[in-house]
Amino acid sequence: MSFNGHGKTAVITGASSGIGAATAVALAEAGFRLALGARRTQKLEQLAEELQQRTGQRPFIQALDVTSPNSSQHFIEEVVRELGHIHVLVNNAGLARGVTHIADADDKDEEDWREMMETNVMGLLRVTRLALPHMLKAGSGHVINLGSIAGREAYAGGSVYCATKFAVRAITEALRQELLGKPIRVTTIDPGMVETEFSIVRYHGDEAKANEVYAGMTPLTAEDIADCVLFVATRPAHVNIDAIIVKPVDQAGAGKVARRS
Ligand code: NDP
Ligand code: 8X3
Repeated sequence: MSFNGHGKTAVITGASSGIGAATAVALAEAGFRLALGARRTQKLEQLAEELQQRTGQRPFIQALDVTSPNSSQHFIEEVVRELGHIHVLVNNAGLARGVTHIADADDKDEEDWREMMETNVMGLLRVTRLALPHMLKAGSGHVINLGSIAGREAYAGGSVYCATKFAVRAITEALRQELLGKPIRVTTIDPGMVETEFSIVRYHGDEAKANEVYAGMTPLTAEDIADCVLFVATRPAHVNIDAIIVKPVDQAGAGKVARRS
């Protein structure tokens, strides 16, 4: 089995940490030429330096806020100027904010809801629509969305985050049908618990609460998910992996976690 990305370009949104950063490492080591976007450009600089040392090739990095139409358009224009083509788009930028139940929510929670919707749904749609013409021009493309098991199973305290990930799954399935007959693949990778900055962001920077999420169990790592992205992105061009659902052995569903004391 080959995991070869030579001659291919890949764009990763939200590459400054977690799954996005690990995916950058995996794809760079497989030979993909990369363009990486996120808001924290200093983190992208550090990653670019690391990748140059590991692979001898420096990825293109560019500030990206997927909630901003201008930033997203500028990002894709600069990526195409630099790389020429886009073959693979990894729509990874995303976040959860809060665990408030709807009946207890206030105006601040509404801001969190809007941020999740704008980032996980509108941002993903926006970057996808901007990238697709360049994939069609390249004659080969692959949209890989980071969904979640939260897009398959709703849970209390996750109404809006789950809604965004259900939306990602709907978008993934509709897009695959819209592109039928075109040389573009569409995949969703739907992980369970992965220990990244995800829970720190969800709990608005409260690291103690974030650590509790993974207490007494073994979560997935960002590298486990990067392996899935690498696998789907390097199958032969006629093979579309529709979806991968991947969970820790210690997790059987949202909130169903085996913990050792
Ligand atoms: P991290 O918080 O570690 O990474 C999230 C990334 O998204 C960061 O690089 C962040 O960069 C970027 N991002 C957030 N908002 C924006 C924005 N407006 N514009 C551009 N980039 C943005 O979390 P994960 O790596 O865990 O999350 C990656 C994806 O995986 C998300 O879509 C998440 O929903 C999904 N996922 C995560 C799971 C988990 O348990 N960790 C499980 C299932 C799915 P910056 O802040 O620099 O902009
Ligand atoms: C993140 C996984 O279970 O915290 O998408 O919603 S979960």
